[in-house]
Amino acid sequence: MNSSNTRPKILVARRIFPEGIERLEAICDIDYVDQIEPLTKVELAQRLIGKDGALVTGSERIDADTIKDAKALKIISNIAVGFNNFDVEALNQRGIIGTNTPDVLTDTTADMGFALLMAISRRLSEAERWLRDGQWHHWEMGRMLGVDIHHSTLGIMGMGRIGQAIAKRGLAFGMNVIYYNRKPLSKDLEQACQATYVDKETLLKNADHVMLVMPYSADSHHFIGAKELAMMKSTATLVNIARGGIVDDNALVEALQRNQIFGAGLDVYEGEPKLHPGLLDLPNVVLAPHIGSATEKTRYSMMNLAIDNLLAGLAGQKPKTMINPEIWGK
Ligand code: 8YV
Repeated sequence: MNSSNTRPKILVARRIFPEGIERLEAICDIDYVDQIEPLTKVELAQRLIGKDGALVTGSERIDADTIKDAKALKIISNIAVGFNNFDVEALNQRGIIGTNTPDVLTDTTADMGFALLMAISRRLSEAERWLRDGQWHHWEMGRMLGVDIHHSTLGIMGMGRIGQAIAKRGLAFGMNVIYYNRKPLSKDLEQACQATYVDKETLLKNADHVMLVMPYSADSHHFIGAKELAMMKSTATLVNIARGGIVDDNALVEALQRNQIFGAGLDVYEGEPKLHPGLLDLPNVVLAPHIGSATEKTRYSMMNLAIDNLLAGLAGQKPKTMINPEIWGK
């Protein structure tokens, strides 16, 4: 398995499903952080020392400091498609493989985007709170009026795999789909999604529903702030299933307080799991605790793909979904 023909030593930095540990135990010596709380940065760096590989989640930050003393490290496998928790440059400098879990969560996460879109448009959370509060005594013509999803304009920011899967859901609702991306899709892909490329401003001004699905990076930090929110229709909704930090939560809270847009559906937050306290008091927001990929089938698929990647890398084979393929063979 490795050069000295001993079992590779790995860190599993968070609790995973028992079946994952069983798979890994057959091959590796595991230092298992069997808990739901993430390690501190210092603890993580210490536990990586002497390890050949590591399995981490999106909440473990992997940068030059964390891997500095982990001289044996060959591969770090992320149980997430987003890898903004990795400093890829730092990995590359050390020749360490990084992997993620694309594809297996595409449709599940697209479903979640649509769930939030529907919930905020039809005021589901607000309506349920009101009902549970014992306030429902009569049918009322003007009660809980929402905004339509069908035959409206869906604006998707970030047209990767998940964005495209959302576009296809939009088509089934008779929506007009527009999108903004760093680069327009190929004509074939555009055709498959029946989506029209527009610039950021055109999307914000024309969309009835804005869906954020882009990766987080320095470029997309506060991609939606006060200026962008001011461009949106007062009847529009905003859904973020991408990453906290893409939206300036402070600006969003202020816009929602003033009913500048209709509402927001959020799965991710700046500085999560802490939330901007203003969000909790607002009726016009649906809040989920970063559960975009959380179905049993998908979370198992993510775990197993991350383990496949880790074991391949430890065995000297190219992992299926490398985030830094440019270092392979170097
Ligand atoms: C993960 C995600 O659950 O894959 C991603 O990028 O955001 C989620 O599916 C989360 O990052 C934990 O690893």
